[in-house]
Amino acid sequence: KAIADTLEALVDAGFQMHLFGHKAGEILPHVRGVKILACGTSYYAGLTARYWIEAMSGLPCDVEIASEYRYRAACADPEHLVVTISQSGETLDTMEALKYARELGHRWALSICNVRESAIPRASDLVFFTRAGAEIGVASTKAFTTQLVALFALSVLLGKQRGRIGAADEARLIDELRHLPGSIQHALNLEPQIKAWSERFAAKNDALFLGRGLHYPIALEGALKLKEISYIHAEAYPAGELKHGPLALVDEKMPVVVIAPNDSLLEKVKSNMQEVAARGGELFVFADLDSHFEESDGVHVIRTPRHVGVLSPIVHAIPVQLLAYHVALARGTDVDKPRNLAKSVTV
Ligand code: F1P
Repeated sequence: KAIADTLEALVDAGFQMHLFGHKAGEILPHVRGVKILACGTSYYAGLTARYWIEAMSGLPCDVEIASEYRYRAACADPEHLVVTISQSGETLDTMEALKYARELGHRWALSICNVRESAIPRASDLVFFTRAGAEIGVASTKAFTTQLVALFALSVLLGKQRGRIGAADEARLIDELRHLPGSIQHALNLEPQIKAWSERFAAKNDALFLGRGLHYPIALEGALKLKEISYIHAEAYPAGELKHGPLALVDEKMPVVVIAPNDSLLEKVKSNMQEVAARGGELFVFADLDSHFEESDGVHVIRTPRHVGVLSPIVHAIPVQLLAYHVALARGTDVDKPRNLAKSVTV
């Protein structure tokens, strides 16, 4: 529902500049690059968006952890659009990072936020309000997927501006967006299978998440959610990094979750999975319906119903969030109020 609500304006109007506020027409045509600033789950939305922005618009895009950015003498290009992403719109680190970017000379700021009347959109020139509804839990979930929708719209718009996305591409992308709520529903329907997996995770102390390309940030999101709400130590790596260190952690006690959609990186992901299997690691694979994977001893597969092209990360975010949710339930932790965490980090 959150995605459908956020999409409503988009699908009706197409990718129009006014989606980002009345000043968008004055600002977006002059943008020469993008700098994304955010914390936590919102930062992972930014990491996903980098793939879209660079591929669709050809503009350079960097993504910074907002809580670190202001502590270094960063270089600023005034014509690089600062994009802050924050569910609450009140995260102090993100707000301070925005102020710092302004001090360094960045001319324009866009806020992607779920809460009207919050500090970060007020301090920005352009705004996109996601419609994730009230996020009741401390850990962001719906906010993440709706932020991705907003960032996807921004990427298409920048691509149109720069003449890289024509009318036919735009129509195809709108069509992909139209199918998104249905694909999300299919992903939600995987819940019984995910619940069955969660019982195996509940007794573990650690977990490793792997993904490549567009799906590496989804691995990060899966690991963060598991940490936040079930208190299991979890790490995420781009699968190609395995041999540069994390492989040393893999043994028969280590569950390894792999985000493995049927994209151009699948063969590489499969060879990373073999590296894990050879060390006795237990694999839990989120694959597409049409990927060729055999279940075997130590290799469990859940198939997401449909591959939706470049929107695939949005669909794959759902099962990793559901996995964390069910592991937390199985361990009896409070999914809405994790220990030590606050909904808005304003200190
Ligand atoms: C950022 C964030 C969330 C996380 C938790 C603490 O919040 O790190 O991603 O799940 O709620 O704060 P925000 O800036 O997106 O509101």
